[in-house]
Amino acid sequence: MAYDAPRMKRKTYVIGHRNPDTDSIVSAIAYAELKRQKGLAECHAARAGKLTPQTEYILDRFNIPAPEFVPDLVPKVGYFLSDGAVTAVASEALWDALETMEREKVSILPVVDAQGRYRAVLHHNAFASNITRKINPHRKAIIPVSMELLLKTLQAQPVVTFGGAEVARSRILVAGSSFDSFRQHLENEIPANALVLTGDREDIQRFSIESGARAVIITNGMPLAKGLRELAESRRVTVMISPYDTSSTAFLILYSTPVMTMADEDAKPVAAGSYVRAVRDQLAAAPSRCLPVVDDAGVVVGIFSESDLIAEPNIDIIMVDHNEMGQAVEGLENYRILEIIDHHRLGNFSTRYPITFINRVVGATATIVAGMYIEQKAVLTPGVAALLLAGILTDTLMLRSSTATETDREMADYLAGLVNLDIEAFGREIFSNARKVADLPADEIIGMDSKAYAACGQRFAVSQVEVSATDDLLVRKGALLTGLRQRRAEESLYFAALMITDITSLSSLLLIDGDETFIKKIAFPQVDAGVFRCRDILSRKKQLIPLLIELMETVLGVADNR
Ligand SMILES: [Mn+2]
Repeated sequence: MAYDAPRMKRKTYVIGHRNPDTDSIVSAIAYAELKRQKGLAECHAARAGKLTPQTEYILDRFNIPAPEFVPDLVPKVGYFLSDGAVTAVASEALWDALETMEREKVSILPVVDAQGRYRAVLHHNAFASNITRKINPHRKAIIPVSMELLLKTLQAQPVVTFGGAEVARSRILVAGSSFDSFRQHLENEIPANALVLTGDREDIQRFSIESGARAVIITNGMPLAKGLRELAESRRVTVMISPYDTSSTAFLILYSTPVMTMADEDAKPVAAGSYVRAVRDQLAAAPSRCLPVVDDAGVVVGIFSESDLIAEPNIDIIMVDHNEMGQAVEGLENYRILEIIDHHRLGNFSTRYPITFINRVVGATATIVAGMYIEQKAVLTPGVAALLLAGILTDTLMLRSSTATETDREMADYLAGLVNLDIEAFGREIFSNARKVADLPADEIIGMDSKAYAACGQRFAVSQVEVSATDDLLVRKGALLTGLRQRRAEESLYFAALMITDITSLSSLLLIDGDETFIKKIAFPQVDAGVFRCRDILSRKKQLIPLLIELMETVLGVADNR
């Protein structure tokens, strides 16, 4: 009878860095697809932030859905549920629910409606307090039951039945006395509420039926007297034969009540999306230190217990296009990292288990992923091939950046051939679309592809945008510098910079707000206050960042702590 709750499946997220760029997004999509082809069924691409207009354009162009948005990976209740929940349906008998608890060795049993949605929870405390409150024999015990539940729990033989699943509050009357005493007893009750327990006594059977009792339950498997069946039918009185003796039958009637009678309706469930740290207090106060967990629709998906707090979460991580925790989605350190596929400098990083770590000096993570498709003889669909090509072209500024290697060029040629795209034309199409960037608010331009770094005991941030002409952005330098100043103040950075890379002229502008001594040392030609022209500089990681760190070392005189 237990509702079969959906299970929280163990899954693997393939995820790129915060402020994801195109390479980061397409690498996650393509690598998740490769892992699924190789048998890791629950492997999903995820993204740690908003898509840039460029990435959005590319995904739309090839009609490929964006990866699941995972704004943070701070532990949530749902990540720790290993098994689906054993539940009881609200209309089932208390007896069946208690049997389920015994069989499944659970200390709490969520009670759900027919759709699996949470209604209450059955636990031993609730049972104990409700049994004295609701069916205290010292007072007149009234038990809500239906004929269906009675028949099932008593394993009784139906002779005549009325009422079916309708639950009504009833009294148990045991006909253990003389006929006259019993008659008096029944006359003091409302017969329509009475469940009469009797043996093979024709006088009691007949009188109960004539009085219109709710049901006559004959115990010890004894028969209904001849001729009374027709009478019961005409008076609409249920008659059933219980195989048990009178005391066992009376006992089982109590347990025929719907499980809701004894459940705790005040206990509140928690949402699978709740942060673990936010439910700790509720968990400590919960019966048996267990909480029913529901999804967005209120459907019970599991039980969260104190032991789950020390268990491994049911999510694993594959990092692509980054390897530094400072650039990773918040909370990532709480999970097991299975693999890292990257092309950046190494941050200081350690794991508890051996992992697959692939870091190659190429222009894009997409180049590495495309190579893995070929090595592993996986199926490269046209959509995925086009995305990977876009990843290579955007990360290498159409193969013009100094980070572009022969491997990137070969891979771009191979992919372009697969999908019949012209590299030059496709590259221009992508970048001319990125011109829209100039219309965005300054903080969005700065935040779109922003990376944080640490060196010489200081933290700094460098954002990058690629455009096909810098004029549109240069007229907004005031707003952009204000945005950088705010960001620097909010995050106590040594400096905050924006690199505007012109893919037509193959040079960049550097807008920077930072420590004055440091700014004065910048050797690039100055265009304006806080604006420098960096000829032939296209790559943030390979050209600009090493230069900036070197400059920091001369100004701060502190050993590099990369
Ligand atoms: Mn990249």
